Amino acid sequence: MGALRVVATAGHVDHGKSSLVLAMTGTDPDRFAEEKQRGLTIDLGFAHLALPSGDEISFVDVPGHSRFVGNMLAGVGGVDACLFVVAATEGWMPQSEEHLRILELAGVRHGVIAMTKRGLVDDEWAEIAEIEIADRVAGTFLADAPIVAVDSLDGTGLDELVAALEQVVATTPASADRGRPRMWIDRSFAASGSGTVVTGTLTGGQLHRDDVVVVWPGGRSARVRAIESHGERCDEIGPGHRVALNLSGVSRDEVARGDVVVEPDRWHLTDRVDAELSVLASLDHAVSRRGAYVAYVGSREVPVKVRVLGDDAVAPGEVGAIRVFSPVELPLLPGDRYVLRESGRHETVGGGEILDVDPIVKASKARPDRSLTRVIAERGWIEVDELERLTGERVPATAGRWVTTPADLAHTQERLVEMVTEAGEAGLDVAVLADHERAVLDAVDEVRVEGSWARLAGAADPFVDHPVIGEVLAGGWSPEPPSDRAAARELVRRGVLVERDRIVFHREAIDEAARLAATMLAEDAEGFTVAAFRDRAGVSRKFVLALLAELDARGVTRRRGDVRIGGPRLPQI
Ligand SMILES: Nc1nc2c(ncn2[C@@H]2O[C@H](COP(=O)(O)OP(=O)(O)OP(=O)(O)O)[C@@H](O)[C@H]2O)c(=O)[nH]1
Ligand SMILES: [Mg+2]
Repeated sequence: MGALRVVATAGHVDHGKSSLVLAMTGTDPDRFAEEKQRGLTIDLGFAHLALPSGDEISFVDVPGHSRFVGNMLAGVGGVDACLFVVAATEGWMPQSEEHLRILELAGVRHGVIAMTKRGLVDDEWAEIAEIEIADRVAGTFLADAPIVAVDSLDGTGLDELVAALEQVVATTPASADRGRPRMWIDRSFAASGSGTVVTGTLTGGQLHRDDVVVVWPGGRSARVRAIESHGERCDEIGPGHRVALNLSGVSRDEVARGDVVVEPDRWHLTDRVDAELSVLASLDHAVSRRGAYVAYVGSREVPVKVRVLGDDAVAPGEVGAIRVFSPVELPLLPGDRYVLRESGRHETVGGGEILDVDPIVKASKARPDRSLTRVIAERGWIEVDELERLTGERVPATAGRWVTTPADLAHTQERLVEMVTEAGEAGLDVAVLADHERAVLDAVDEVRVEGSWARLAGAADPFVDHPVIGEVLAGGWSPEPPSDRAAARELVRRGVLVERDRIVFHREAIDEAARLAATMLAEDAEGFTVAAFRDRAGVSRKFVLALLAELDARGVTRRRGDVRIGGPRLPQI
């Protein structure tokens, strides 16, 4: 299979975008009766083109009318390239300009220009129109794009345009596979059998049949019952495809354009991001906190509040940074592009790249960028998985499952060695440490961690010959309470001492009790009573009960009515 790219049309109303898609693919992207009737695209349309090279293009056809610019914005999120349409008859028009700006803000970097309606103008006019177009796109990502004169009605230039599109496919990088699939939904409808079908452009990773996915906002869980791309069923599908998913577990009215499908638990859901903001040079005022805005990200339109970071306002033609507040939580990543429009004036203001999906520094101090180091440094320590959720990047852990900066690592190591040194012979109880500190401790050469205690590597183990051991051992089957409780606890943990019913025995005393039980059962296989054991052991009932409970727990003996009989672990004598 050849390469596949998703290409959005763009351009002023009536300039011939849909006609061109129809002429090339045979599919009329205007799906609705109203669109056909009015000769006007209202909503997104879709068509597929198999190129002679073997490569393929999925077209997303957008409306040109300024009233439907929201739909246009939903269509260009996640596309690889554009087919920019300008009619030779009218030349550059307001939505030619606005669409070009939007494509730039949305991060589209590749495309071709079709100068349509060539058959309606003479050569001289066509030449002038082409010069004007070249002039308008100078300095933008379309500066070097070929301008192909076409006529969709008589077929002029279509072969040349197809050749130019083959070039675009060949030179546009494939959608990256980062193992993190995400699909912004641009259409949803009830499946003919059961379930709900959602369509969109898949990016970031693969999806498979039977995958469990989550739809945000809301976090509804669903199963991928079937996958289709270009009308064909498949078991799995990679990034960069137009995809239809049949989802079970969500009903038709629970999903809509602007919702987004991702894998569970892999994404940070955010209602607050820091983002770069390039303000359009053509805007007649600076962007400040005032004003009601709408942000477009993926296929979603979301009303937002903004706060300018740093200076009070970002002037036209300048690049600043803003904090954006959304009423809904979305799975976003640094590098996602957004477009900002002023809702009152229906005017595109600017846009750019999302830089931080979990800003934790106060807006007055925030200096967002896309560096991983900043995200790590602001937190000191962060888990590898969490860092991936916040940045999309997976890096090797510094210690355990944690990542930090070299400075924070050195500082933590130093502090831990100090703590361990101070704890001295008794050692530092690692239960008091945070998880990342424990992970660091495990890797510090000067420190030895045994069980739950950390000591300097050179230090002798004070528990090996701890006086409490001898004390308890001397007590035999009726020991006194240990003089050093903390030490006794650690020795119990190590198995040197045994605690039962709040009495601490030496393990040898238990072994000896097991041998006594075996002896008594050898004499009388019917079993022995507590009283009989007490007579033989010669200690008070309190100790006997604890000893027998321990023997029962170990499977040395078993209780049957009033007597003890042999258990599976009864020693041979
Ligand atoms: N002669 C001629 N007419 C064209 C050409 N392209 C489009 N038209 C006509 O121009 C009108 C508008 O074409 P559309 O394809 O609907 O334009 P559009 O850009 O998709 O319009 P919107 O989606 O509403 O923005 C239709 O009547 C077409 O028949 C062309 O290349 N030559
Ligand atoms: Mg159209």
